[in-house]
Amino acid sequence: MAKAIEKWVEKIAALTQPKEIFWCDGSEKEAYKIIEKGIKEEKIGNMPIFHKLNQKSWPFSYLHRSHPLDVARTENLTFVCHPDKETSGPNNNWMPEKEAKEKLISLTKGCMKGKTMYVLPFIMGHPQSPFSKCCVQVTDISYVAISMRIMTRLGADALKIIGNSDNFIKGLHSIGDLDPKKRFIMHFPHENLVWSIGSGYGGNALLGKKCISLRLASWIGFKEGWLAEHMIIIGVEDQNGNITYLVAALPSACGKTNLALLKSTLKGYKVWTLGDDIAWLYIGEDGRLWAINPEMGFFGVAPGTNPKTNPIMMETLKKGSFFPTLFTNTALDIDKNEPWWEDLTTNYPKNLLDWQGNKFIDHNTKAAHPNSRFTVSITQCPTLSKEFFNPKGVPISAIILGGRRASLAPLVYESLDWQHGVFLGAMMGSETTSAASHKVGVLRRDPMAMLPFCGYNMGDYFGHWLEIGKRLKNPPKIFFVNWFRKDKDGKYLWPGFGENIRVLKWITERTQNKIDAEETSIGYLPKFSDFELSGLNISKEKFKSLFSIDKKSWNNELMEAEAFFEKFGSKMPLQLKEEFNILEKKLNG
Ligand code: GTP
Ligand code: SPV
Ligand code: MN
Repeated sequence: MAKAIEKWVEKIAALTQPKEIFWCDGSEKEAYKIIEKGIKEEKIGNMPIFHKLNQKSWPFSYLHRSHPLDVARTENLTFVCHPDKETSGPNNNWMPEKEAKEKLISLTKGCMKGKTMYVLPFIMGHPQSPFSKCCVQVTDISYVAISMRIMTRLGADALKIIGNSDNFIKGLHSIGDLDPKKRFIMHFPHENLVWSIGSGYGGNALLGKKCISLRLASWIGFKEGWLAEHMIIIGVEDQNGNITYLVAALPSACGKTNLALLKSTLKGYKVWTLGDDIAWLYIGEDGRLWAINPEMGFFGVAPGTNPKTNPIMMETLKKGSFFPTLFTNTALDIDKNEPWWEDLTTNYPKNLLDWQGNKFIDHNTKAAHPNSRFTVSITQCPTLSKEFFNPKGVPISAIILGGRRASLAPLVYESLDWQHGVFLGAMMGSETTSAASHKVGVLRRDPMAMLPFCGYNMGDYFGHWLEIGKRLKNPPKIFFVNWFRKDKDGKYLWPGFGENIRVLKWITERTQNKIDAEETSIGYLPKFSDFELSGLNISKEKFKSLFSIDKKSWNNELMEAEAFFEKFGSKMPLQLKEEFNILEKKLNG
């Protein structure tokens, strides 16, 4: 009798009608065969799926150009279809299941005609972890097949674990005809199913990432008592060799990957990498909070990455072999046949093609798309922590939350306790970026950097965070960071990148109770004398402007938060309303 997975694949094939079915085993040989297929047989418009880059300077690297109207996540076309609207909450688009399925079936019928359907079995999480999830995604584009092999534990192991059972998360993906009007990314949490059609881009198409490991996993975590978060995981080693493990949530394109691979500018300090985008957090037997990274790769923002800002990533990108390195929508230096993006070098290469493959002439536009990215295996990262391979993950001492704020939010501050931290995290705001297809630079509420990724009602999500805090014996301290505060002339006040180690040092010292802090209306702020500024040209005055709290702006922030919280009606936990009143009093009392 056919296995459940075979039956499911057959059912999908009957609907999508591919010319052939390709079961991927995850091997190296197979990967390069699929890349060859992408170069010779598959196309987007008239462009081949992959372009082979200079293999001497960029070993095992390939450039992929997506459809020009398919360059970012599309939040307006992303739906979470719980059986009832309230469970999905005002933070998600929703449709009745019947209507959603009818739409999807009509768009998917015959969509793989003449194409290869790749079957990708993979595991999110360490195979020996009780939290790991076996998944199967089908797709009709080699770019997604290769990306998934880099980003997940893809191959025969997953098939072995699944065996005859139907205990696996299902992902049905097709690029369709790439018409944005026929694009949907739909989640059916009660069926462990993601159905995505019409896009080949990142979070829309690599279903193991945001769709499964955040939207579906956050719902599973809500029911089972753990958290799936948009967080990096790092270990900060101090001069004495002690390692403190931290997680940090920042909205898309707000600095997670750079923080996860930070090269310390402070002697004796070092950052160990465990993850750059997603963390699953659970309460260990010791009553502490533990974190594991379900992914195996980085899908990182290219612009801004260079040997100065992120030398460790530059090294990681050139270490491909078993895994290739992919570039998506970067520019191309045609003389060198190398990828290029803004700020990779100070000057433009002489002969450059822009991200759409046209000659780059107009220097008022961007050569690389602002959301151009690289896909690279985490195993190539020279600062990878050995604990990455520990199925238990690492115990967490601090949670960092943050956003992109030109004003208002100080460089770093600490909440008074867990509940206060959850409140500040719930009211968090950040300026939008090009990681999703909306207007860039607009301030919006983005609680815990999870607004686009929470797979259920965020009112319940806030309650879940409070509940987790109650169950923790020694909850991690919660901190807030903002690398993006600007001065009057619109220049960043803080140098960022490797210098962010100074903020991490203050945070780890606070978790070790080594230093005290200034209590203010919004929480604890660093004392000037405790904050390591040696070697930086930052005056006491500049320090003050990095940390100033403007009463009027904070009151305005409270008003926006109130309007946001109201959307969740009776789902909004009372404790957060109490915290709201306390902060309002403190600011104005
Ligand atoms: P996603 O992959 O979308 O989740 O993004 P991310 O949070 O991992 O963001 P990433 O680290 O890729 O950074 C996004 C952009 O912010 C890049 O262009 C970086 O160069 C820039 N950036 C990162 N860290 C800093 C910093 O400390 N200061 C400044 N000024 N810019 C930064
Ligand atoms: C993000 O947008 O937060 C990303 C990229 O990490 S994507 O995989 O497209 O979600
Ligand atoms: Mn992300």
